[in-house]
Amino acid sequence: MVAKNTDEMKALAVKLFQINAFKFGDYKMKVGINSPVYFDLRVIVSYPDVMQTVSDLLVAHIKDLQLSSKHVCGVPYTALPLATIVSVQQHTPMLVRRKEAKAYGTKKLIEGIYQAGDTCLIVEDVVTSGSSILDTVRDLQSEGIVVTDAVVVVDREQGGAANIAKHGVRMHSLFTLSFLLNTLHEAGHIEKATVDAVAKYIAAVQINSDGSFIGGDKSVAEANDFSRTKLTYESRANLAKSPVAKRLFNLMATKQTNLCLAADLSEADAILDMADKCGPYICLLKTHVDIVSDFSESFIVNLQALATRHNFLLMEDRKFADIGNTVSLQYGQGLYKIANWADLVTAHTLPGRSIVQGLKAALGGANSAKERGVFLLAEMSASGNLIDEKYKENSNKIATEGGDVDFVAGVVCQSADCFAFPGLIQLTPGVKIDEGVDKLGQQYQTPEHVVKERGADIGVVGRGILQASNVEKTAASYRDRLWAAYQERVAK
Ligand code: 5BU
Repeated sequence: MVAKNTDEMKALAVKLFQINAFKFGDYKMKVGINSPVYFDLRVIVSYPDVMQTVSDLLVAHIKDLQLSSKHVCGVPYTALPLATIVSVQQHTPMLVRRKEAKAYGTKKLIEGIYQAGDTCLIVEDVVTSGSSILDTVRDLQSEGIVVTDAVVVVDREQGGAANIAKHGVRMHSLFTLSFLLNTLHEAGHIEKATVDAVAKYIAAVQINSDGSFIGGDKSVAEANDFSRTKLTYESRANLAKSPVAKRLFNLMATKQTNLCLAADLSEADAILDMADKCGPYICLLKTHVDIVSDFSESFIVNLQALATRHNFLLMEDRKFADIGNTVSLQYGQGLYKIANWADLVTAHTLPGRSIVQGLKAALGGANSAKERGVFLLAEMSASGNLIDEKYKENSNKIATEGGDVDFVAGVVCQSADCFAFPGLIQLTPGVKIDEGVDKLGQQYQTPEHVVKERGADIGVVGRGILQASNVEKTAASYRDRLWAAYQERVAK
């Protein structure tokens, strides 16, 4: 690694973390092995400033190392734009490797003008085993091109450098995984325990270029400590990108509750009474304001006072589902002015990313994305609902990729496989002591089942509490059972 530009490197490391170019969790890698840390540098194309910094640093790195070559070639696809910028900045002609030979015309694998004996520098984003670099090297070599060096943005330190060295190619990385971890720890983004656990994983899981283990301990990868359901709410608070999610995780941890009350009552006073009684036991109170027949501004003022007194957040379960412009109006305007008081709202992902952008557009002034957040629906508890695997997968993408990750606080879903990123909160409705289905298709699971089997971080209970003869006692009992289930889940 280059010693100079350290401050710039550190700032870039934090920025990459902030835009989710790398994240902690439980991820399956291309080589089929699970990893507690995952890099996705594809996202940087959406951040021209990051793109500029990364490519400037790569160019400086190449200069420092005095690597001169006739061509540069990016490993497809993520490194292609980086290689393009390096080529233009250095005035070094580029070569483009096709992943599949064209079915028509020249059938060439390497595009560009070259001669046998020319030298070429490889540019790559992230190296695990080095197999992607070797694929590119092989195709270049079959055209008689000489490859001796590769510059890469991140070396995961899992054996890639040694694997490619065996084929006569030296690897030079801007960042090592250890540098990134230490920088994030110094900057207060991750705990020391995270640094240590990832280091333990890296030491144990060294990989051959064919993806097989070099002789490390496979069980360390399989028993990933970073699976979100095994992490505590405190440590997940540090990983959250949304400030409201951070706040809620910390609130849950200090107040020791993961219970959300669904206050589905149609009179304002009845909701306030319920909020006062259940307040000490909940982290979140969920409303459907459009069922309140006597809605008024004073109702909101009183509800907010109770939220402050008992320390819980407010979520309006509005389930927005329209085009961005309409959603923006529905969130900020009208009778309810939801954006003014609800810390969190829910939204369907059916319209795509524009739903998140529409909601964000309604914010400004006092109600910035710092104080507000959205939970995206990836599954529903209603029997016969139309959500399928693809929809779930795409909802997860909206929640974890792109420029709005700071606004997405969590996902409403029914199963642990809905998302892997531990900085998001799983909210699961359909919770009752007695399992079963109500007359209108609502499906209920027990508190223990949703937390331990279904991955719920917060269990939502409505009628299970609202219809109890002793509301306080019942709320306390749901809190105790949900919290005990969480403690069992994270116990090592
Ligand atoms: P219940 O009384 O515990 O059944 O209330 C559940 C609440 O959660 C209710 O406000 C629903 O609108 C909400 N809910 C749900 O039940 N299922 C879902 O999939 C989603 C929300 Br999303």
